[in-house]
Amino acid sequence: MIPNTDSIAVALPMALDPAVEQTLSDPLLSASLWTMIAVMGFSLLLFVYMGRNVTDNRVKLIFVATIGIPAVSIASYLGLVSGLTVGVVDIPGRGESVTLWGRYLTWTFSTPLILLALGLLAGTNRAKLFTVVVFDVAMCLTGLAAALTTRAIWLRWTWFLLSSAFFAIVLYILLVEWPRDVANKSPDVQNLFNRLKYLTVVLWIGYPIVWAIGTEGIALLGTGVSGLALTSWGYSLLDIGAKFVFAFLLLRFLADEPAGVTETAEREPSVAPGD
Ligand code: RET
Repeated sequence: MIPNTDSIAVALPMALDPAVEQTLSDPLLSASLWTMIAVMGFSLLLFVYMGRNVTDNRVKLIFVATIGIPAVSIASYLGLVSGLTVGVVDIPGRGESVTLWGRYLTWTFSTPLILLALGLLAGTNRAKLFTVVVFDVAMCLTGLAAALTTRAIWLRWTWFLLSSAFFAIVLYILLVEWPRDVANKSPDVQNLFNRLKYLTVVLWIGYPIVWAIGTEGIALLGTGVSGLALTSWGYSLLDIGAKFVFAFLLLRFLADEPAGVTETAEREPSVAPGD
């Protein structure tokens, strides 16, 4: 039997949907992505330079987690400009709409790094770190599901609510649990933790707001390419604060290896000599 070559010809070249191509060619939208590749590329080099003299293992761990943030981000934005992680969804009542779904996917990898860095600074324990990362990843994946759901609008918002519930757990750990853990650290560490905590909480709340008023939600920012460009700029500007400013403040402090951070927080049961 001769295979049906028609279907093979359709499947193999994986051409971009014309709507995706048109969206990515828009100067305002494409600037919202390329600017971030430049900002994150610069951050990556700067952060590696800032960490060149770090010797303490605990500080190194926070450095590596933080340097991972722009590294993941570059890949995320490259996926978007390549059209690899951009698609078309048919939203009931609104018709076809382009979605930059790669953002929600890659947050799954970048946001745990932000939380890891902050949790390690606070000197929290493994159980809380694990909890925050699990619910953060759940938040990102259900946010991705919200953006890709086409069966009904109410189902998109149901995913949104589920994701918001997971987000509430992350906020609880940030605002209630970690401040308790950081209380026995030096005043300098506490000050920095507080600044980073507020920066994170305020900016992170901006993401679901952009989702809700942007092209994934009620499209208050406009429909079509202009709405997408504004939505994309919304996320990109939040990213500059939540990733670059966050990481810069943290690493500037850590580069001198302050004593308050180097000591280990996880109290392992000590084994007396001779046991
Ligand atoms: C979504 C939509 C569904 C509801 C909620 C969301 C929250 C997203 C957040 C994203 C943070 C991203 C960051 C990225 C940096 O790399 C998924 C938008 C609650 C909080 C900080």
